[in-house]
Amino acid sequence: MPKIALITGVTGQDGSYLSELLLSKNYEVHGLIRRHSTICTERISDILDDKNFFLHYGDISDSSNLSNLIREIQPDEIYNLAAQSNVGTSFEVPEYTAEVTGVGTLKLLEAVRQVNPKIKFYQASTSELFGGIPETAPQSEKTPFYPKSPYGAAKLYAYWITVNYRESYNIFACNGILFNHESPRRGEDFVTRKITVGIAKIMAGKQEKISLGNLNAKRDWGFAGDYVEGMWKILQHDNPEDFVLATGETHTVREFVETAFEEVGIKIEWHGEGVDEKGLCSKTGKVLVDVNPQFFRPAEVDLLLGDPSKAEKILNWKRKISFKNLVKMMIESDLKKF
Ligand code: NAP
Ligand code: G4F
Repeated sequence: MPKIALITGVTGQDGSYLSELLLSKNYEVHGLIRRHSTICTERISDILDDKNFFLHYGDISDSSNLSNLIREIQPDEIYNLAAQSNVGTSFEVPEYTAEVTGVGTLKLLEAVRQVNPKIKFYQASTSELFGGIPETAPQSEKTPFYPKSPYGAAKLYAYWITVNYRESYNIFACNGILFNHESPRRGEDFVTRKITVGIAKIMAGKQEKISLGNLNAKRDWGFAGDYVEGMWKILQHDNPEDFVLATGETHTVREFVETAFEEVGIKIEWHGEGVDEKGLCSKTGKVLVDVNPQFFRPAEVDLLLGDPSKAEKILNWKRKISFKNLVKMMIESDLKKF
């Protein structure tokens, strides 16, 4: 019998890659999808017609809908990827973020407990949990948490309620503590994609410059396709445990900008400081990047650098795509698109 998986957040970056991976492993894949007034299935358009792929309307905040779906689908595995996932936006909509990103996880776990506690459960936890203690880098499963945003605080609740349902009810519930992972399917409101889309539009003459916030933040950026493989491996392990998935490398936003412009043959020279800093084309002197305080956050996570050694050792998981190749892949895709 093929395994059956239910994915919340199926229309998102990770949901789309994970669906493709599970279909390639002969799973029957069911995705939870919200009703939109416009089409939101762009990322899963290639698999919509797959005979083993099914979509169900619902919402992570609707407990009766979640219970009914689990009863109907009887999945072997649930991957909870649904979230208000933008950290900056979580400062604008903190209560909504808590409801969806935090309490939504409880609703899904409670449905699992009531309908079938044998279902394996994956929770999309995050390096944002580590937040504000840069001196503890690199960050591993043992690093203390200190979230710095409403998103991080909501994910902290989701992390612990997952651990609690594992310990209280013996549910195979695991946290994947994933560091930033990107791809050509990354939302355009995240910094990497904002940069690669911006460059593609500048090259096409459709945009003058890219306006960014904190250029000094450091992130451990990997490729989403590698990370969904890790999610699957976490649920195939003999015991329910929590794992960090990361590259073990960190880069500033500034370095991402420089590397991405290099892909289109432009060298960036930085002039000025703070909000007056600008990135100029070294040949023409044209301003291609500037700083807009609108994109600063009320609180910032300065440094994320993950230690993936537990996952490498126990799950035999390792990222395959390097930072440079990730940037190249995203730029190439956006140059074609725009
Ligand atoms: P994403 O592209 O923003 O996708 C989020 C998904 O959640 C979308 O399918 C969205 O549906 C869905 N969603 C939002 N609110 C919902 C609700 N109320 N009910 C049902 N579905 C809802 O995020 P991602 O990058 O794929 O990340 C997947 C998960 O991993 C998220 O939980 C994120 O917080 C977490 N995570 C991501 C990273 C990363 O670097 N990407 C790192 C660590 C953890 P719509 O299409 O309808 O909006
Ligand atoms: O791309 P970002 O918005 O990602 P962030 O905040 O690190 O969160 C992402 O990764 C988390 C894992 O660590 C996930 F849990 C979360 O769901 C999401 O996927 O911002 C990265 C950095 C930040 O320091 C931000 O302040 O880039 C900085 N930044 C500078 N200018 C900007 C911008 N971020 C955005 N989104 N837009 C800017 O213009």
